[in-house]
Amino acid sequence: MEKDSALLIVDVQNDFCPGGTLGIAGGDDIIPLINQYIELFQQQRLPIIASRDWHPQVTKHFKEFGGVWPVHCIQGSTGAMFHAGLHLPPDTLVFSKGMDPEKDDYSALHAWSKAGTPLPTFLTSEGIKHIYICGLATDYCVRQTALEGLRQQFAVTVLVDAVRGVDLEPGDSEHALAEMLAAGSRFTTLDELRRTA
Ligand code: VGL
Ligand code: ZN
Repeated sequence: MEKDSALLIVDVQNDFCPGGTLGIAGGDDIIPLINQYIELFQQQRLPIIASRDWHPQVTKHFKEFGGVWPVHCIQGSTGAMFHAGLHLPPDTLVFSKGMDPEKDDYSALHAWSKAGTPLPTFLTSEGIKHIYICGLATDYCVRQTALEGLRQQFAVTVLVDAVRGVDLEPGDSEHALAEMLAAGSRFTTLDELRRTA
């Protein structure tokens, strides 16, 4: 990885893992792998950023208020906590999104730090030009984060062995990956990154 890289772990929260209200099949299978990516980025002294879905109780994002999703990731709830198996270092930079009751806000680039700094502003101020994306869900937040990152002129690498999708329709995740690739994302895996890091 170049010096201007960061790891961006998207929404690895209880509600997106099996047993959660929007549980993704195999959503927790990627956690051991993400932990190894965390170690790799830490060894290179590169920032670790974690986004989280962080919804109010009433939002158009939820089925009962006109959206498509069951209630999930309510601010402060157990479902919104990062999965306990995820080994986030103490200096992980946490950014929250989905607080606007009028918006879905799938992209992690719409997330804010606790101090109110938008993620793109933070990345730019730290000189981060290349984001390595893993997490949930391939066909929603990972997809939108990659596409938006490219639009904002970041270099984007999708860690394809460490993403999982919802697949409301069969093939959604596969299609999302093809879209990310066509838009200019690179793909890599832990083995490949270890060989080149
Ligand atoms: C997400 C569906 C609803 C995601 C968030 O993190 O991909 N998916 N809210
Ligand atoms: Zn959500």
